[in-house]
Amino acid sequence: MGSGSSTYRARVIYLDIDGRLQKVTFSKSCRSSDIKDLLCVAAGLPRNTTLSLVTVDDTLVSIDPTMPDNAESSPYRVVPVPSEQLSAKEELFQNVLSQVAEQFSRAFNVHELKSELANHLAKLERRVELEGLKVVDIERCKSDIKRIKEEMAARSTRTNCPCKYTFFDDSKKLTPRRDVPSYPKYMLSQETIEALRKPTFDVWMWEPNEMLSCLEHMYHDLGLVKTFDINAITLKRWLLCIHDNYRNNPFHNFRHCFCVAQMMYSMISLCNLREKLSQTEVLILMTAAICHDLDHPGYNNAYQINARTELAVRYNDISPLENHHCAVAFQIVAQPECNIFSNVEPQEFKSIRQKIIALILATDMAKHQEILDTFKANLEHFDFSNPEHVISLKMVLIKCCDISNEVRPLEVADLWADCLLEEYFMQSDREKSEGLPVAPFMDRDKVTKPTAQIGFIKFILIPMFETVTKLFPQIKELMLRPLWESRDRYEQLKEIDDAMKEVQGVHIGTSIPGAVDN
Ligand code: 0WF
Ligand code: ZN
Repeated sequence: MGSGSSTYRARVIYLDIDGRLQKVTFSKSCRSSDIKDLLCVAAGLPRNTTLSLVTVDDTLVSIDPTMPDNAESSPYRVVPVPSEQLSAKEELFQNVLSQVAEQFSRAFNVHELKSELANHLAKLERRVELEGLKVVDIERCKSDIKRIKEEMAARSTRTNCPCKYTFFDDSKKLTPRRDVPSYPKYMLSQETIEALRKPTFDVWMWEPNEMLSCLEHMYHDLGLVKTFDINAITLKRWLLCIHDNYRNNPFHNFRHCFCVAQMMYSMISLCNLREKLSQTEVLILMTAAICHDLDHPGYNNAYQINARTELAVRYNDISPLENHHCAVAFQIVAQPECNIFSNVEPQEFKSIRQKIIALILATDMAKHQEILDTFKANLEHFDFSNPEHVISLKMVLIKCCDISNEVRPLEVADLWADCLLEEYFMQSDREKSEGLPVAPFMDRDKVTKPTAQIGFIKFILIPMFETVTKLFPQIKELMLRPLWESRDRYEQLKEIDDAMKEVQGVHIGTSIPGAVDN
């Protein structure tokens, strides 16, 4: 899909390389490290040389895709940073960090905060390693430290967790944690608890630890911990392991998992599903939502199949991703420490497992129409005591939650559309470089945010949510209306895009990050 003729702006900057003017161009969606490599090449320096960019009035410029434009008449100077200077600054940086760490340790004296801080420091250190240390980095680090301080101060008013193990540890993927997980048990405020039940919940304002606590709350609040006799610590360990097995993709990441689970929780509440479905069905819905994209690699089924990846070969091109998400989900619960089903009878576990698998497989968009048509047929005489009807309802529910970003408030939804396009563009760039077919809706040269969203909202989201509204009229205002509004807004944006295109003779696109001219 897409207008087929849209073009985007490339970033162009001018460099002064020993008095010689050099023009360099890069995409707004490329990584800082790509720009640094480009600058090294332009300056005739080995890659990975730590560089500074300096303006004519000696101001340091941050090297990243959003760096300020300059003119031919005021090129940036490229200055290699001597290694001695680097280590002096690094030392200064380490000193600041260790002082802050010490202050926190003295002020709060709790392991929880130490592990939080250690995680943030590790991230900062990784950044220093990856990007080289420059004055701008130190400034950024200072502001990060300030933010951490504020965050820590805020957390000191919440319940402290007595656990002594660190939370973030990439090396522990799928490794059982025999210890008590250490993410802090935040006291969720009454306001948060209420907000959590609605699609208007702001999913961007929470850190992973907080999202984990929200998910934990949902299992307690829905009565699942009690009904299935889930050990409270096992639940924490399971959630941690789930978190660790989502990758840091632009879109298919742990926050997306949280969104889908939170939307499911909202729908269970709005549609009074606890009165209509058994506790087992509620457990299946929530667990499938949480597990549905585990270990997503950021490249879709079409890529897996066309590129003949290991996953496509393993699953014979049949929903390779969704099959993989299921496999990872059940590898996680196969670890006794993470087995939230340990007190469920084997026969019941078998049935729960089959049903969770069916729901995760239903998230493959290739099956969209088939699933919706089956549900529509059942809707004519929907019967909550008919297992076939219930299965088709659950499939539609997980699908709704999975693709429901546009149901959320504009500011929340807008960012998700950017994240998805970023992931799509990464895939299409790779497909182009590997000579594989590229879907037009993923192609940065063909799609715009409005065209992508208008089609998706009009032809996929609205028809599906309208159908669900027939069974649950109460979701009309909170779920269907936002979709109508979003469609109207994107149509307006498209009109502006088209008008600009006509005026300028060039399509500039509307706020797609990384869009480039060609
Ligand atoms: C960018 C757009 C799109 N928009 C969304 O809000 C959204 C939510 N989930 N997904 C979304 N895709 C996908 C993630 C994985 C599966 C679903 N895409 C959809 C595509 C561009 O455009 C269309 C439009 C109509 C029909 C098919 C594709
Ligand atoms: Zn998903």
